[in-house]
Amino acid sequence: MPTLAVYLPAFNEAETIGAVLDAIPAAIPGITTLKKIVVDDGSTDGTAEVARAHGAQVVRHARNRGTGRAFMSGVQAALDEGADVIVSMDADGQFASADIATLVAPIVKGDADVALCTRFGPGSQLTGRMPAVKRFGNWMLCRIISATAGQRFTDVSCGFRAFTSDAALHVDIHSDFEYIHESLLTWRRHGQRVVEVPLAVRAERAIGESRILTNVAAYTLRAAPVLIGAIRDYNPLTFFGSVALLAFVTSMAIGGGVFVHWLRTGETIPYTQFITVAVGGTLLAVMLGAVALLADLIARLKFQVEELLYNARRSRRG
Ligand SMILES: Nc1nc2c(ncn2[C@@H]2O[C@H](COP(=O)(O)OP(=O)(O)O)[C@@H](O)[C@H]2O)c(=O)[nH]1
Ligand SMILES: [Mg+2]
Repeated sequence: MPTLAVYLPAFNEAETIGAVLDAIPAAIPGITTLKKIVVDDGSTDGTAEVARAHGAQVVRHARNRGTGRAFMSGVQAALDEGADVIVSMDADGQFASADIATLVAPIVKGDADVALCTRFGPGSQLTGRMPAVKRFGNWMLCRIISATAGQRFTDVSCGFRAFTSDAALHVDIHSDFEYIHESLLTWRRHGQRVVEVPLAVRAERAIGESRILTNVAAYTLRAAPVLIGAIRDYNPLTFFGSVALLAFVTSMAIGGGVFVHWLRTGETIPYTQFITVAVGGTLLAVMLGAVALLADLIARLKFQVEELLYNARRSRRG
């Protein structure tokens, strides 16, 4: 008897959250029980009261703790409610609540463990104007995450996602902020089947300003370390090894050039700087190679810890 929990992270969304909650379809094919959960993250505009009045259970953070913590709270609340499938959706009305049925369909059918709404895929309908910088950021992230995860995505940053409770048990978010890409990489690393579902999405919220992307530079500075860490841990041998290889090949090319010149002319003096660079570059390559091996070991251990945590959570759930 599949239970679906829809959770909405909300920070000062009193004006829109009621309509978003009301529009969630009462009957979704394959779903027998529906729960609505709102994670009110220290809102000061009465979001929690509006959410309760519109039939949602509210998890309230007394102060703003950010989207990463809200994700963990939402997932925990959904699991506590016995959810088999969890949907996350924004509270600002950019996504159509009616599309939940389409989004969860591949999971209900058993074809996927994770379904991501894509705003940029073939068949997507993005209405309104998305600022060029945001669009470029989305595109860049998509290329980076697709290359890392070994699956071609058209959108990796959309907050409208569905996943099984089993997929949820794999995820541990420690950042208070960036969770969306890290959770996706975790799912891929743990063999979850991820599909994209093209849907109609509004490029801008109806009321007010984005709560997340107020300043692109500040956002990038905050998100980059978490994201780089997640990419590094996904495949440390490639991450450090490719830089090591680049340093090694460059050094060899420079060193080889000097060596050939010395063989021909017996002269090295004008090239001492090149020799220094070649030797330094080789040392750097060796060092990075060692780092790659160590990081690979740590990533393996991290993977094993994640598996242990997953198994512990699963057996606790029974
Ligand atoms: N829990 C929580 N939710 C937040 C926070 N900031 C934004 N949100 C919610 O996350 C969703 C997406 O935020 P939004 O501002 O629309 O981001 P954008 O669509 O990427 O511009 C909305 O439901 C927001 O209310 C936060 O600090 N905590
Ligand atoms: Mg939004």
